[in-house]
Amino acid sequence: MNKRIFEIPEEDILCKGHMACIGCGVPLAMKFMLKGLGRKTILVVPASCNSVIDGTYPFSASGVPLVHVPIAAAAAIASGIRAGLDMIGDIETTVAAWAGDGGTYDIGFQALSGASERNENIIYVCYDNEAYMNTGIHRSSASPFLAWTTTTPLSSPKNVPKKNIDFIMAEHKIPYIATASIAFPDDFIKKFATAKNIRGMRFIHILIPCQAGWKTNPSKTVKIARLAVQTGIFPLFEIKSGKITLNYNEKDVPVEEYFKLQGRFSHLKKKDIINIQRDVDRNWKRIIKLTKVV
Ligand SMILES: Cc1ncc(C[n+]2csc(CCOP(=O)(O)OP(=O)(O)O)c2C)c(N)n1
Ligand SMILES: [Mg+2]
Repeated sequence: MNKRIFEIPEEDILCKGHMACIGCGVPLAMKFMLKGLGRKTILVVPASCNSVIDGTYPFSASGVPLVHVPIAAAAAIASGIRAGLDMIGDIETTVAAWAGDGGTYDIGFQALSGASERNENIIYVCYDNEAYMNTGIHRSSASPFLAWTTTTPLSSPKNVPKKNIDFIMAEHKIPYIATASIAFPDDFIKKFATAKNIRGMRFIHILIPCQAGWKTNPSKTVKIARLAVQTGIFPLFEIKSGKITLNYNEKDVPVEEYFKLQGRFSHLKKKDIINIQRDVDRNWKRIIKLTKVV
């Protein structure tokens, strides 16, 4: 785990009174992100839960300018805002897209891939709650293998694995990629503070438990986020200029501990859990191997 080498700002830029569900991990992530990025930030938010969480016009809980945009266009609109700021000589303001998994893995992917290939000078954040939550818990390509969603009911749970967005992004050869967890605030805030000072395309992926969609106890949101890291299901790493570093080196908890707190996995059989554990172990070994590549 990264040692704390900077002071975390006391000030909370995210305001109280946002409209998230009780136990939602999104405001916590937004709060940590804004501590890392500071007030000179413009947020670009495609249709998602966060469009609601921010509040209804003329109110906004984010504490920084926030632009609501169509779901397919976050990376393109963030690129345009960056170009506009550059034209007026504002190189200080950070432009950050803040999109859900549906808006990133699926509907917004062509804009994201295009902006990455052009190495646009923006930060793109995917807050991943593993389904289209805002419109009714529909499966996305970020939903895990065998997860229940309203479009993958128990009679036919999701039958393909979650798309590996981090390594797809790595193939775009952008300067900075990181995963972050609300259960590891120091590491989380440090990654945003690091990203802020890098030029070019930066991609940060946050796993966010959703009590409504994951069928969990709202008081367990942070615990479940921590278990995702401790089981190796959601490893914490950074890829800087192609070099990968693990930020949390232990993987000492069986995946079952993560699954048993979530109703969306309550139908899993012993053999399913054994198979998933095998996949997680394989993926972990792959990442360890990549950390040794110079
Ligand atoms: C082109 C388009 N298709 C569908 C929608 C409807 N829609 C609005 S929010 C949303 C869910 C987005 O899911 P995700 O990006 O995962 O964010 P979450 O709601 O989970 O926070 C959808 C499908 C839309 N606004 N535009
Ligand atoms: Mg989602």
